[in-house]
Amino acid sequence: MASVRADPAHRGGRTAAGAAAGLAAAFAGLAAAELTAAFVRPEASPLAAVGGAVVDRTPTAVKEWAVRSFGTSDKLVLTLGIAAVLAVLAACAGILAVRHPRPGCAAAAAVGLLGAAAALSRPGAGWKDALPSLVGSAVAAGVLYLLVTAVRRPRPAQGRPAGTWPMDRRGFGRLLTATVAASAVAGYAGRRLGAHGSAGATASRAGLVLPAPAVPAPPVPAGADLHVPGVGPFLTPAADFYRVDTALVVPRVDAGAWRLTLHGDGVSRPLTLTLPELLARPLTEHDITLCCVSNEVGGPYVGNARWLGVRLADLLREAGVRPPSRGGPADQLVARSVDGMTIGTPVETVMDGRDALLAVGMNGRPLPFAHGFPVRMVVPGLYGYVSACKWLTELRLTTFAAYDAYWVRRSWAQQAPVKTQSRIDTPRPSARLAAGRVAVAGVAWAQHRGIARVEVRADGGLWHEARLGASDGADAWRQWMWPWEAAPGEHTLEVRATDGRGDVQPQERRGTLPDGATGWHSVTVSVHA
Ligand SMILES: Nc1nc2c(c(=O)[nH]1)N[C@H]1C(S)=C(S)[C@@H](COP(=O)(O)O)O[C@H]1N2
Ligand SMILES: [Mo]
Repeated sequence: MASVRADPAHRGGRTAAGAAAGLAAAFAGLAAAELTAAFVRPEASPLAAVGGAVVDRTPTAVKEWAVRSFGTSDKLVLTLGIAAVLAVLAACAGILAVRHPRPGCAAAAAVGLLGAAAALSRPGAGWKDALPSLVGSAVAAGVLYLLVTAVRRPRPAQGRPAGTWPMDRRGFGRLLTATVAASAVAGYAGRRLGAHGSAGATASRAGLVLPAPAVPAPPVPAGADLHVPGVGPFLTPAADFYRVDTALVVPRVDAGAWRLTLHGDGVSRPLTLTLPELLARPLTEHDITLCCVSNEVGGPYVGNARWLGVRLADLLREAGVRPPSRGGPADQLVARSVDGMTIGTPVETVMDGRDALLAVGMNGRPLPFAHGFPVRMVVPGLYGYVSACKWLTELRLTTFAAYDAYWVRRSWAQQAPVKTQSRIDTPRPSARLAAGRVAVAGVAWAQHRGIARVEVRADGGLWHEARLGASDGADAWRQWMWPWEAAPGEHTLEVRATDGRGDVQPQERRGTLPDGATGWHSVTVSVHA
């Protein structure tokens, strides 16, 4: 035995077998966890739970870097990263187990326990959320034990002593393949069952008939959409609407079980509403542009939709809430979602007469699950992280002094009105264009103040006033277009907007932290004769 161990080739083979056993065992554990999560909730699966815990603990600077580098694929990158770390840990546990089975299998189980701890740390988690990871750890440890004892078992024909390698390589290979195949089937079944588990939510959305608005939005004015190729439609289809949230698994809420509670400081009549009770109130329809504070100058995290919902101010008044300017004790409205996100909005802003909505409809349809079904907030003029809570379930009145919401605890400002921005959508950066007339066009927004003017210049020359699309109200963006006589050469185009108060979009370049980026968007193109 000692001579076999001393042979580096044999040692290498055994290490490789241990690593492979560790990986296969981890895969089996994940599959078992996925299958268990189908009976608990999808958010309790270890990858989702660890991912969520990582998202909540990631420093803001790293998160901003991830959003900048990976855009909306940041969630996929995160999940792949966690899977890679898990793979390394699993391989190490396997390498240990092939030499010392019990400690190695205990190490594999311990990795699984991290998943259980992560699941328990998630907002709103109960003890059941630990189950998928616990089952996964037990399966991983058990499978690893079986695999490494198979590696260590001598081939009878050769009668080698225990602990020698090579064992029957083909036999071990078949065992690995069987483990991986069985796990793939179990994992797939888990995913399918999980989807089946949210069938109630899917049916509740399909069956939801939105009442007609008491206050309909006027039709979008002809001419709001300039129909310039390369500029998106005036109303952004839900499927193209940017998505920014911390949810690795989109919450699928069953509308039938949904409740909204409204309580807190200065609430004389606390409310608990079902969806039919909310929908029984008069509905308002309004076109509102939503944008994210993480949007860089020229970035994609902005969209415009026709929202249908209950005016939040009416509901607050019904509950006895007064704004601070009328002696109310609460200056902050904290919205909480089913997945624990908290978003704090100034009560004064919500009650100042603007169409701050508890939205149930987006472009004439119930909200998509990804955009907050069944109910979300939308407040014209504020960035999403201080106004637009999706999958809303609780509204609590408090003060800014007493409570910091999720992003505020992560260095973002407590209050964040939208900054005036304009974006060149066409031509694209680095475009190669033929000399002659080129349509330079895009969008500009300054929600609740409106856009009064957009100007464009080439190569730092004179500013030219762009033609504006018809206004659809101060809460929606405006399209703009400027016909440029492009001469051959490299050119830089710049845009700036002026809001309805006469304030020009500031030139000074500032980053997104803590309350939104500033600066002028510019695009460099090359024009050939
Ligand atoms: N529950 C929940 N609501 C949320 C968020 C979130 O992470 N969780 N993100 C907010 C942010 S930062 C923005 S910009 C908007 C984006 O809304 P959308 O994804 O529908 O475009 O949702 C807001 N509401
Ligand atoms: Mo955001």
